[in-house]
Parts: sequence; structure tokens; C-alpha cells
Amino acid sequence: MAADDRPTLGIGMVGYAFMGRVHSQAWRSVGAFFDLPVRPVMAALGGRSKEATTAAARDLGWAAAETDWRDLIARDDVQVVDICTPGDSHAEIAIAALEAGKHVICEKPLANSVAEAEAMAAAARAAAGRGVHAMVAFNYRRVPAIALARRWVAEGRLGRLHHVRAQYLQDWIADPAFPLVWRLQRERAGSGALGDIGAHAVDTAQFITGELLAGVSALTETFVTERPLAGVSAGLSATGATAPAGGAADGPAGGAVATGTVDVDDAALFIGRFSGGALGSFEATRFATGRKNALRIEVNGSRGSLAFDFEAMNELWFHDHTLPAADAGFRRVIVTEAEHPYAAAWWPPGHGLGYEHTFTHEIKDFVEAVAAGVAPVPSFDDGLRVQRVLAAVEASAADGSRFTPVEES
Ligand code: SOE
Repeated sequence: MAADDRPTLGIGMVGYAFMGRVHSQAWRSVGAFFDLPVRPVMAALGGRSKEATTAAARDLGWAAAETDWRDLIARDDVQVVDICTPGDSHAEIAIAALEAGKHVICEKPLANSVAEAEAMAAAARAAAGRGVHAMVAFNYRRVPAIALARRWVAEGRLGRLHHVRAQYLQDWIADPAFPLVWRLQRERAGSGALGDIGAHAVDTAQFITGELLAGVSALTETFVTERPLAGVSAGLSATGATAPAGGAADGPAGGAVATGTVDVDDAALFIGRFSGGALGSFEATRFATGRKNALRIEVNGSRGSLAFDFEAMNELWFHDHTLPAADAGFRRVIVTEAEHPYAAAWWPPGHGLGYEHTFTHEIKDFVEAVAAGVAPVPSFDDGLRVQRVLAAVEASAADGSRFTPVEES
């Protein structure tokens, strides 16, 4: 192996389900594709069970396994703590890590409540004064096409922005028999589709436009209120049902299956006004049958429009409204040219990227910022701002005062 005299940056990661696996992939590959000033070392993985964490560490490329995140933070070979756990543990782990002088990258949404997010943002501000940095992992900012959309808006190519239409559509819980995994429990996840995927739609819209949502009016719904209890859950799936406890439903073989209550939203819809005056409409749902991971955004401005759909993530559509009407119209840009964000590090033009690359880009940007001693973005304050939008959506939906019933004849 060639000699490598760069300083090392030791990473400790907590959690190894869906997000932990994709972050591991990014830590493993980032140095092979991007010329980093430091060499990330995958020092230790944190989880609860010794056996499962050791096996995950072996499979995902981590040198050691820890069963208490406090021990992981305390390790001398860990300078960065990567938090890939459900939202209910983000605040405790992130604040402890920052106070211990470790840089933090934390999965989204930043926390399960505004109060937790405020405490995390305050800890991050205090740590920044000591040269310790924190970032919230809104990975979709690092889709090359979304970064290009941001560039176009910043260059003024869309002119004055009038409309932002953002949707995040999935269908993985449309089946009422799908079990009550942690993403459907308020105590673990904070909210449902709203926080899990609506948070991405909000961050993406604010990132592309460079504007903040100033106010919202919302509707939320839980279509399936009772679900079979989940046993072992991994990523978005779950297997097995725990012993009957709460309610009961018919099991596959006609037997009773224990059920539990879904106390989060299945879908959240809201309209909003951006700080620059543009009007926004947002939709986050896991009941859009046939839509798998459709994070879609369209922005209409006085000089032109752009449109993106993650299900075709290497494409960005642009309509130049300054052209004569006969020549104008949406045209497709394949975002794989060397001039496009992040693209030069990968394959020849047209040989597209996938979901996992967005995390590699995020880790690259994080490592470069930390190595340069500058604050990475999005910051915990940015994560807090998104959390405040989520809270405003929930408050508006609960209040319902701007929901005007249609009069019966
Ligand atoms: C599940 O709905 C999920 O994995 C989200 O938690 C992620 O943030 C999103 O990128 C894909 O969908």
C-alpha cells in the first residue's frame, strides 16, 4: 500500500441500520474518490448488543465495536461522532459529544422537538467557539442536480421566485398490515411523514431558493391508526410480531396478532410563504402508491423554471422564459458533466450516480470543513430552523383555524 502521511481523522458512528449502513458506505469510499486533506479512519461503531454490533462493525468496515455510546465518545481515536440513531437519542448523544470536544454529524431531522433542537444548536454554538463543529445530515442538498438547481437560482437564472412546489412521496406503509416500526412511533421519531421526509422537502426548498419559510397552514392525517406490533426492525422493514399485548388483528394464519396505535401523521400537506415572497406548497406522504422515493421540486421564477424528481436523480429540467415562446419549453440537463457539482470525481458523462453518492458528498464536505476549521453546512441552527417549520406545521394542523369547512346545502 502507498504511504499516506496525511493526518488521520478518527470516526465513531452510533447506529447501524439503514442510515448507519449508508453512512458506512460513504466513510469507506469517500477517500477513494475525493482528495481529502485528512484520512478518515473508521475507528468504532456503537450499538446496544455486543454480538450484533460486532457483526455489523465487521461487515461495514469499523475497526471496533462499543455497546455504550458514552464509551465511543470517550475513545482517544475518535474525533468525529456520526449519529445514525432514531431521533429520540440525537440530543443526548450530540450534546455529550460536542461537550467532549468531538465534531458531530447528525442524521435528520435534527431532533424530536424544538426544545431538543434548541439545546443542540446552543451546544453547537458553544463548541464552535472551541473549534469543534456540527452538521445536520440533509443529504439531498448533495444530489448534484439539487446543488446545480441552487447554483442556477443564486446566479439569477430564474429571476424573481414566485412558486415553490415540493413533494416527498413514498408508499412503503400503504399496506395496513405493515408493522408499527419506530418511524411510526412519536416517542422514537418525533413525527411521521412530516419529520422523516417532509423535513427533507423543507430543507431542499429552502436550500435551492436561499429563502426561509416564514409561515405555514397545514393539514395532517393518519390513515391507518392501528398496526401489527413490530418485532425486529431493520431499515424500513420489520419482521415478527411481539406477544399479544394491546389490541388484536387477524394474523396471516387467522390467529390474533398484537397491534399498537400509530400516533404520528401518515401524510402532511401544507402551504407556506417564503421570506422573499414566493408561495410554497408541500406534500409529504408514505401513502402515494407507486411512488417510491419521489422527492420532487419545481420552482417558477420570472425568468424561468426548474424541476427535479429524485426518482430520476441525474436529471434537472430547465425552462428559459427569456427565450421567444416558439423556442422555450422545459429541456432536460443530464447532470453528470465534469462542470456539474461533485460529478468530476465519478464516472464519465452519462454514467449516473445513485442515492448513496449523496452521502459520500455530504461526508466529503463535512470532512473538508472540519479539516479547514470552518463551520460545515447545514448547521445545527439550520436544523433547528427546519424543526421550527415542522412544529409550525403540527401546530397549524392541530389548530385548524384556517381550514374552512364547505357549507352543506
Ligand atoms: C424513510 O422514509 C427514509 O429512509 C428517510 O428516513 C430518509 O431520510 C429518506 O432519505 C428516505 O426515506
